[in-house]
Formats: sequence, C-alpha cells, structure tokens
Amino acid sequence: MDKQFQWWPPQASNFAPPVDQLYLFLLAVTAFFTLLIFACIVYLALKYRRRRGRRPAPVQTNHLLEITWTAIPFALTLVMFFWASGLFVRMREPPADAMQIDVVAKQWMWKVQHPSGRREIDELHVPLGRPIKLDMTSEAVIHSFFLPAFRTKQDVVPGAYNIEWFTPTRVGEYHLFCAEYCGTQHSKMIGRVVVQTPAEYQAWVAGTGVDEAPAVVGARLFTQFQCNTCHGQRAPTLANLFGSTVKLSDGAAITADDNYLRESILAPRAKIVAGYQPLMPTYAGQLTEEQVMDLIAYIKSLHNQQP
Ligand code: HEC
Ligand SMILES: [Cu+2]
Repeated sequence: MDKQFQWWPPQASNFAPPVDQLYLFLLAVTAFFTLLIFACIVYLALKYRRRRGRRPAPVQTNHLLEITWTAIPFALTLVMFFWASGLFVRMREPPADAMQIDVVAKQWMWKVQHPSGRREIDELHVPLGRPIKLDMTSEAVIHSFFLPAFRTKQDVVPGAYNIEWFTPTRVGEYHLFCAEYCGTQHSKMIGRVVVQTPAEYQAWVAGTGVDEAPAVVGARLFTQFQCNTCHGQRAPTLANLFGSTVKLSDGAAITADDNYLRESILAPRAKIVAGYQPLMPTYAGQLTEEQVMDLIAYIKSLHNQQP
C-alpha cells in the first residue's frame, strides 16, 4: 500500500474515474451552497440586526426570486439524477464477454473460484484490462463485497445471485472489505484484490492445478444427483437453455439466467416449464452453494451442443 497520506483510494478500475468525478461534482455543489448560505446568513443577520427606532418592513413576495431558487436547485438535482443513474445502470450491466468468477460469502470469509477451477479465500486475482463479472451468493447472512480502489460495492444476499463487474486498470494489490455488518467477526472479513498482467494471471490461474473447473465438477454432480435420469427424457433438455426464453405453464415467459437456474434446482415448483409435469424433486438442503454454482456452470457449458 502507498505510505503517503491520500485523500482518495487509488483508482484501479474503469469505474474509479467516473465515480470520482460524480463524487467531486456532488462535493463541489454541496460546498458552494453551504458557503453561499452561511455567507447570506451572516450578512443578513448583520444588515438587519435589531436597531433602536427601526421597524421591520412587511415582506413582499418576489416571484422572480422564488422561481429562480426553485428552478436552479431543481436543474442541479436533475443533473445529479441522470448522471448517477447513468453510471448506476452501466455498473449493473456487465459486458457479454466478461469473465465470470464465482464468489460465495460465508461467516466470515470470501470463497472465490475461477473458471479454470482455481480456488482462493479472501483474495481475488484478476487480469489487467479484462472485464470481470463476479457471480456472488451468500450462505447465511448478508455481506457486501467492497473494493474501494475499484469504486464498486455490492450486497451479497443469501438465496440469490448478485453480480458486480469491473475492468481492472492498474496492476497492484488493493483492499477487499465486507461492508455489511455480518456478525462478531465482520471486521476480520477482509482480504485483498490482486491485479496482475494477463500473462501473470494466466500463470497464476494455471497454478497448482488441483482444483477442477466448476463445469467439470457440475457434470459429475449431474450424474451423482441423478439429474440425468430425467433430463433428456421426461424432463426438458438443458442444452442451450442458458440465456434462452423459457415458456412457463402459467403462460409467462422468462429468460433463463443464473437466478432462474438456481431457482429451478432449489425450488423447482416455483416455475414449471410449459408442457411438463412438476416431477422434479427439490435439491434445497442437499447441495452446497458451490455445488449449485458448479451445476449451473455445467448447464451453461451445454451451449451450442446437441442434447
Ligand atoms: C424426477 C425427475 C427430475 C430430476 C431427478 C431432476 N429434474 Fe430438473 N426438471 C424435471 C422436470 C419434469 C422439469 C420441467 C418442469 C419444471 O419446470 O419443474 C425440470 C426442470 C429443470 C430445469 C428448468 C428447465 C427449463 O427448461 O427451464 C432445470 C435447470 C433443472 N430441471 C435442473 C435439474 C438439475 C440440475 C437436476 C439435478 C440436481 C435435476 N433437474 C433433476 C425433472 C427432473
Ligand atoms: Cu461479511
């Protein structure tokens, strides 16, 4: 870490400069009006202070003044709104080619798995210049994955997938915090994010070679939990399912994203595929969060394949 005193955390992702610019704008507007208002208070308090023999004149409404000090703040807040929501929307929408890394939060650690299979705890290695999408869930309570140098923070809620994405723009090591109070050892739920050059990252991720890729583990689980005994026969094929539109028995249509797949496995009766019987047993309580992620990785890997 840099030893010098710093006003800001380092800027290490594509979101750091725009977030800082917005923040500076808010700060400048706030400082300007704070000073203006205090200056007016002091000036007017002195000018109209109570003096012997002087009586206050009745106040007349000045419409021009009223309109001005309504319209200017209104315009300013609109600027803030569109600026901030534009940035917010960008931060919600990872590019299609982003590399997905799985994160499972538990009390009190971050468990991370890369697409190649390599796992790490309380650390996140990422390659420079590559859009990264974190697919995150939690085992019990709400945590929040906060990377100050990247200016990104996202609550990690049990029972669903939350995403966070960014493109690292500066090699180095930066803080990783849990930003949601999650129990007695919340303050120890800290770690680091390590931005490496693509070549370093490739070497690192190939590293020890002991961890299997999520999709490979998922393929094994698919037979182990006998998903294959139904799927392909009495149940819909899962090939090319991810990202497709699924027609449900109640007439609705839904895009098969991570959260839909997760629900299909853990609460299969919540949404029934049109034309099928609700035969599928629930796997809630039988699979760990990692295993659900592995199964989803396997289903995703069935893209552009024959059933
Ligand atoms: C007893 C048979 C059976 C087993 C075992 C089974 N399923 Fe299913 N599954 C179904 C049926 C039938 C449907 C379609 C009706 C529905 O939506 O529940 C389905 C639907 C799904 C869907 C949604 C499919 C779509 O087209 O939208 C997914 C994903 C899924 N199953 C995954 C799994 C996984 C993973 C396993 C193993 C952990 C599994 N299933 C085990 C019968 C089964
Ligand atoms: Cu936490």
